Amino acid sequence: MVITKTTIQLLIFTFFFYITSSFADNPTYNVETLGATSDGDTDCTKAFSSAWAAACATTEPATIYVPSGRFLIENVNFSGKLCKNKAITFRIDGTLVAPSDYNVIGSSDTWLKFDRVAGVSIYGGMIDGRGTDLWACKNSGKSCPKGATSLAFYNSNNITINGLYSLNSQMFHINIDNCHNVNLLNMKISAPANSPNTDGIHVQQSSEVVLMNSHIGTGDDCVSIGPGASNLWIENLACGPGHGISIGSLGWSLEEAGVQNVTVKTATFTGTQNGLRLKTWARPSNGFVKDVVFQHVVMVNVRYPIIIDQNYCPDHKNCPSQESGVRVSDIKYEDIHGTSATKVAVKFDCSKTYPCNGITLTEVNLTFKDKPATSSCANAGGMADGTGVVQPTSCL
Ligand SMILES: *[C@@H]1O[C@H](CO)[C@@H](O)[C@H](O)[C@H]1NC(C)=O
Ligand SMILES: *[C@@H]1O[C@H](CO)[C@@H](O)[C@H](O)[C@H]1NC(C)=O
Ligand SMILES: *[C@@H]1O[C@H](CO)[C@@H](O)[C@H](O)[C@H]1NC(C)=O
Ligand SMILES: CC(=O)N[C@H]1CO[C@H](CO)[C@@H](O)[C@@H]1O
Repeated sequence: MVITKTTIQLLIFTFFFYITSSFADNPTYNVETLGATSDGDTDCTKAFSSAWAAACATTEPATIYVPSGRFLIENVNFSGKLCKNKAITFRIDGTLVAPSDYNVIGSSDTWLKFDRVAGVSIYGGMIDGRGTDLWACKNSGKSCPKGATSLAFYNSNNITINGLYSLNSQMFHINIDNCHNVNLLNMKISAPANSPNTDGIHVQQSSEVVLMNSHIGTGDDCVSIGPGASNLWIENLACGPGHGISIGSLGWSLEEAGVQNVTVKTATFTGTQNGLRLKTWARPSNGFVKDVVFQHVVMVNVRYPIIIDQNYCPDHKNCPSQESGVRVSDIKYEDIHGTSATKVAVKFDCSKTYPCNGITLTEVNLTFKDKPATSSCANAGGMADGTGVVQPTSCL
């Protein structure tokens, strides 16, 4: 190698870069150093709370490190109330495991709870809610605790979760409630098809939420979208088993925030109960759903691939007028194809008082047993785009 002036400059630069970057190393709090034991049996809750308190005491970006191994944790509240830090990263190589007795966390809303935090990131790791015994209790008809959501962010901003694996939550896996700017990337979520109420990701009262490159197989909705969700972007999702993506149930309350600007782009549903569902209670409400785009979706043997159900009223209880007040408008379905497990692959059952409007179907091709499926409409307005295939034939 010829030593040129440039090489020397480069070496000097590299040297100084190395020195400055090592001085700039941010504090790292290793939960093992703080007393956690990775045997899966010793309660490590205190060590995690201490790590959080230490990271919160500084204003410098800080890392909480969880080495490989299994760390037993009871309920933790990672609260932003006394937290000075706006850049805390969890780097997780190991697994956080819930107590084996479901009663320990089963009556609290959340197992791993973040409240009023800003700038929290979680990279890697696995959380194991150990829900199996609780589901068995629920499925046996005995009285059991409701179950805890595994991981939730409430009232928080600027959150990133990348590469987390959630296994066997008691109730929902992940809940995003009243948050702004949330990125959920490369997620894996898994629970058996018959596990009750194990929604994958629930989003409500939140804006600028992105879910990308994720695989969700669970016992309830892969993604459920509640009141007040806006600017939600879902891309590259594999869903199944599960109940699909559901906007709703909405419209339980008279006064309710609407859902708007939701995009689902590139998704595959395999053997799921629903594909793309919008569901509202048949009750008076001032809620609404508008500006939704479903694009590039593959259905593989899905029971109800495309469905709007505004007459949701299980057991015909609590629905005085039997009509939904939720206004549904501007819902686009583009390039949706594959197979339906029932004959009616497209069903729009809208409110009599507030018919759906602005539904559009473009390049839709869904088959049932190798034949064109059928569609059914009630109080649904919109159009099928004449330039592409629309099969089943639109009833709009
Ligand atoms: C969130 O991030 C944005 C952009 O980096 C920043 O301007 C804003 O202050 C952050 N919000 C909070 C609550 O930290
Ligand atoms: C809709 O949401 C996306 C993010 O998902 C955002 O980029 C876009 O600006 C929003 N559109 C409107 C009209 O607010
Ligand atoms: C719809 O898809 C099926 C199965 O892939 C295919 O055989 C059929 O030709 C398609 N229909 C139209 C009208 O393109
Ligand atoms: C460790 C801790 O403070 N846990 C509490 C977190 O909040 C729930 C209620 O939301 C309480 O039940 C826990 O005791």
